[in-house]
Amino acid sequence: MKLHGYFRSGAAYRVRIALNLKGVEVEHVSHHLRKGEQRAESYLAINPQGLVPALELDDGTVLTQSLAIIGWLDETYPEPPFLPTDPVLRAKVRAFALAIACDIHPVQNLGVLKRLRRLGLDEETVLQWAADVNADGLAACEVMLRNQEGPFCFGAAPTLADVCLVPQLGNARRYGADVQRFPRLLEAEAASKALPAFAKAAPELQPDAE
Ligand SMILES: N[C@@H](CCC(=O)N[C@@H](CS)C(=O)NCC(=O)O)C(=O)O
Repeated sequence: MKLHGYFRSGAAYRVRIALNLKGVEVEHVSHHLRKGEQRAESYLAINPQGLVPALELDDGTVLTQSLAIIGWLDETYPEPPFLPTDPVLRAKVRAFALAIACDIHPVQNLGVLKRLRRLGLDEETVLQWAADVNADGLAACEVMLRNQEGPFCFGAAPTLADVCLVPQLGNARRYGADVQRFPRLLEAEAASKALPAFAKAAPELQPDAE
């Protein structure tokens, strides 16, 4: 299998963590997003959205969208599961993951920031946008975990929620959001990063890191 990604991509980071948690080895193919390599004809033939990640299976099938890839991994390699068994808790884990993947990440993403620059916003305002989107979104995530036991987001083992949280906290820091306001998120992040599956997936440890 090949994972098309980029060291700094939060969505690819989610998939790297998920692959490591399942113990699945893949070949990593890097596409330099700042150089626009994701828009090369050869990559658009793999993912018409021009986004990473994409997972190319050994039979040539291509899976896109990090949460769909992670869902496929969980169905194909059931242990350890990414979702709890209780239906209400599953819904809560999914809601937390979607709060990050649908409501925070896309609004502060490279493509959106580029559009803001093209519309004439100066660099300071663009970075403030990204910091605010992260700070406001993560403030809601902190409240979502208020009554959940730790140390992970939802209990004693990592779930899809932690897989999404760790990369997003990285983005939030990169854009200058004050994450110290979120002690429960930081507790889950620390528990996650202590696991080799999360540690190995860190952007700075990837071969394409700059
Ligand atoms: N919803 C998608 C988001 C993918 C995405 O936005 N990827 C970013 C990197 S984190 C990207 O490829 N950006 C390139 C661009 O915007 O041109 C997923 O979860 O896979």
